[in-house]
Amino acid sequence: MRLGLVLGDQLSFDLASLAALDPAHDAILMAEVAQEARYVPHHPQKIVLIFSAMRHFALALRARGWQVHYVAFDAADNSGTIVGELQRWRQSLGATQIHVTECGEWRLEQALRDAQLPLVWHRDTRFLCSREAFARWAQGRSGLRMEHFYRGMRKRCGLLLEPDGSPAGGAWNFDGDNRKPLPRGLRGPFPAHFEQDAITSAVVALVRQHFSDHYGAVDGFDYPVTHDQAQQLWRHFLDYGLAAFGDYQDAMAEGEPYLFHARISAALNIGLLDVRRVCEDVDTAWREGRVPLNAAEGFIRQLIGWREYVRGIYWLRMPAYAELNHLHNTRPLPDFYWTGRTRMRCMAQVIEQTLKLGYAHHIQRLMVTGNFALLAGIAPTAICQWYLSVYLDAFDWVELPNTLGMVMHADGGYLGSKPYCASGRYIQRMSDHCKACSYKVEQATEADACPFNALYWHFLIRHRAQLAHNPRLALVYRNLDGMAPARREAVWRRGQALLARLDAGDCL
Ligand code: FAD
Ligand code: DLZ
Ligand code: SF4
Repeated sequence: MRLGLVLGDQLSFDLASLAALDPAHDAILMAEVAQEARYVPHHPQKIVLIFSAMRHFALALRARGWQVHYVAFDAADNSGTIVGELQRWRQSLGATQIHVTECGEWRLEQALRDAQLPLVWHRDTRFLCSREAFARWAQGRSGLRMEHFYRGMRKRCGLLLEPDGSPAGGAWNFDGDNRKPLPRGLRGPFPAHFEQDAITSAVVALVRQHFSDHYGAVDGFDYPVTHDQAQQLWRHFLDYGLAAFGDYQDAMAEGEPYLFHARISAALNIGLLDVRRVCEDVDTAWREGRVPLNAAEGFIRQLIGWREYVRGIYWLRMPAYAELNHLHNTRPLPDFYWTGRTRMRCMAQVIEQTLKLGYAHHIQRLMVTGNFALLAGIAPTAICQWYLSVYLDAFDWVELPNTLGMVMHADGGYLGSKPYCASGRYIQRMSDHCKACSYKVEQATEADACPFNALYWHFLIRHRAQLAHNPRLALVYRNLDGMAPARREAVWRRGQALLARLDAGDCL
């Protein structure tokens, strides 16, 4: 007989390794193992999500006639690793072949390839662009710009196109219409809610028992764990959120973790939703006049553009990519990333929300916690480990390029053409945090001045040699050079003082 491996982020009925096997003769192995649950200190709710969704998927496979060997986390003979479980089950079942689908993470794929196992590999066809197709697209190009990749994907997938193949509305990109600050008092739709069933409750108890040393709340888990629930979450967004997605994509508001974001990333990444169907639903919603084009285009760009593009970069450049540190940053991650205990209101709000829900939307990740890490010169490996740990949707293939490349500019601009550095003014424009902050966003050098301001100029001054030639930063360097020398000296000193306080363990 043959054995098929289904990992915790491969919970799709049309997974390639399942398609290659026969339920009448072959068997499936699924295993909850310590190595996967502990290689970073995952948020407890992320472990609840993976284990509960795995258990539900195993039952659904059995209902479809599959023989599933399921190893629970606390099973007495659990070896603690995926490779160990494959070796054990291969022997006891006498399996001649083990069918596996490409892993999401280089780390695990390498461990499998290094093991003495009769593996038969399958492409992960759940992505629209294979690793090989991305490598072909990248070959011979001097710069790998997302926008170029995205246009090719729109044509290939036939999404938001006019009958003659030109882009709907006459443009590939409607960013000019998007990214508005949130009007005062506007709230996002009520969030979809998911009751915990007996399976999830049992997993919550298990996680509480074994992972109390991980940061983040286990209580309040409220996320889909089955395909049906994921579909409900998706329909909820289509009905109530998508129409305003483009307009308020970059807005942040106190007490509004989701605003007009879909909250589907974790469900997509573990296989409970299918990216093709999601994009087709958005295309249909636009064609039927239910959502404006700027919303539909903005949303589809995130999926067939950014999501596929970062995966392509990951597999093109790993394992060396994980080691890059273009700006030579070495500062350890401040403790307040794990506790939210800081007077910086924006940081405290995003971190507290993250610890409570395992979720923050893109601008919170990029322009608040990410921006601070960039300005403060945090070591890329430390901040990457944080992002990989704290979000329910975090897997190395998507977290690493976003953090190391987009946020930290540690790849020297391979992924993003300029660092997304910003002062407190950006956060003030896009959120309501500053009004409630004990720091003053309009000040840079005084004792209570917003730390983002001095750190922003300090970052630009200390990295002048690496950044000043970048045409997209020409204007900010002109502003810096136009600053009165005494003021430049004062922001530098304030920046030095803030960094010294971080080094002394002060939570700012
Ligand atoms: P929406 O805003 O509603 O967007 C819809 C979908 O588009 C998302 O579900 C996601 O699948 C996709 N998407 C949007 N932006 C990106 C992007 N930059 N890269 C890849 N896919 C994107 N996303 C992850 O799925 N896992 C991660 O580990 C992850 N780490 C990140 C780390 C940093 C530092 C940053 C800046 C971004 C990261 N992202 C990650 C991308 C993005 O922040 C999340 O996908 C998004 O916030 C998920 O929430 P949502 O489903 O409500 O997204
Ligand atoms: C994230 C995760 C966790 C917490 N636990 C498991 C597990 O016990 N068993 C499993 O098969 N997968 C788990 N996962 C997801 C894997 O870490 C993920 O499949 C790989 O990192 C992607 O290559
Ligand atoms: Fe954040 Fe500065 Fe605004 Fe405070 S003043 S919320 S630290 S941007």
